[in-house]
Amino acid sequence: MSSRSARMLERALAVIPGGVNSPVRAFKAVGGSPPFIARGEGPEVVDEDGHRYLDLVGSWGALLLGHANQAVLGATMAAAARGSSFGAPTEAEVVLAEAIVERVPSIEKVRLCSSGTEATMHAIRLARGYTGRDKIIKLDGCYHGAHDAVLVQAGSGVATFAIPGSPGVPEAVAANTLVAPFNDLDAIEDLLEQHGDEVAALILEPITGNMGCIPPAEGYLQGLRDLCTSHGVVLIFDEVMTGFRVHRGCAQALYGVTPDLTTLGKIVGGGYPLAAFGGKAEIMNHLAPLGPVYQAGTLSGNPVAVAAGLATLNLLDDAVYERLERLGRALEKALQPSLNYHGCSMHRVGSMFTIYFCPESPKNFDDVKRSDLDAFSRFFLAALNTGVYLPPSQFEAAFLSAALSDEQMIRVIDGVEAAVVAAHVY
Ligand code: HOZ
Repeated sequence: MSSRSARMLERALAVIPGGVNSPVRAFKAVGGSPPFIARGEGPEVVDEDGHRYLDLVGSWGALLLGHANQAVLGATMAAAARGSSFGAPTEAEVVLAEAIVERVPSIEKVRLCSSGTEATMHAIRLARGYTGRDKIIKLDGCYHGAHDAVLVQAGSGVATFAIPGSPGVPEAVAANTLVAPFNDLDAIEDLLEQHGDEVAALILEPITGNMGCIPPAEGYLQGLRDLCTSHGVVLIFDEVMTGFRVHRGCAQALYGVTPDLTTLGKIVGGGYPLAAFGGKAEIMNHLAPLGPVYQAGTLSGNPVAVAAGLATLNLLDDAVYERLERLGRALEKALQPSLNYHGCSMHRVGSMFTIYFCPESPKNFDDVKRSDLDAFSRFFLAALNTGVYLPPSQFEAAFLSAALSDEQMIRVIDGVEAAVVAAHVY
């Protein structure tokens, strides 16, 4: 008899394109079919057939504190009981904005919206409106959501399904997006020399998550900062994944580099639909109603999502980050011998990491594309069989949650190590 998940997928395929509401959820790149999730409990998810998995997807990084954290749950239930949406200002939005500004000094003013896609779309429009320029630079393999300007040589699902550029994105829009490799300062210098006075913004993930986790080379982010300053280009750090994940002050605090604008999502919403973009007041003041750059949203600053975000940020103290670093280091140390033996590599920054099925640690998208994707599939399915739920693509980062107990962490390590071995048995 087929499983409940399989039956649900069958029903879903009839009424939802591909059976999923976001392409990366389908297991197309790894084979098999996705378990339908019935509930989450701390660091675990339980599927509709009762299988329990240690969850290293964590809603694609949003759930730093695990599923249904008691404080977050309490805050959202209390907020929902007061009303689900007003389309009018509330005090809690101000408190969350203050909490963001206090933690991320480059953000002097911030605007809340509902998704990472919206945050990057608005930040790019704002940079264009502020500079009066049309072109942007994005980096090969970085992913900034599913809007036209950034669906050019993107990572995440676009890379997973090897979509070179999406039909439906007008050529004229794509032509305004210039692309350079990650971790290559010379390429940016060349682009800016040719197009410097036409470029509004350079947007990047300071640590990539959407071609797997790749940290910036030493001096790279500062080099970008200097180049953007000298060409009058707005530097946008897309910290939708890294924001509050790798440091209380985001990746920019970890590397000591100050962007002009920052986009946030995932953790800032505590697992609810909330995102944000913010930065220098001088730039942010160009937004309507203060300035002419238009941006809006009925559910922006939604009270339930704001309550979840605020409760989450309030729990993220030094002890949480120290613990996450300790868990990440333990994983890396334990896996190293197997990875070396099997010719794999791993990048990790704090609690985000990717195991690559190529012997040399990738430094950019071209390197990741050389990974053995069949070996990745075997690795992924073997991990799932041992009860460890990883992102179903080589072009994604995995995330540890602070809710993992030491005993559960040992099971994560054992499961992932067994899967590395299994990936090489065929
Ligand atoms: N940034 C996430 C994956 N890389 C988004 C999840 C999705 O596309 O559904």
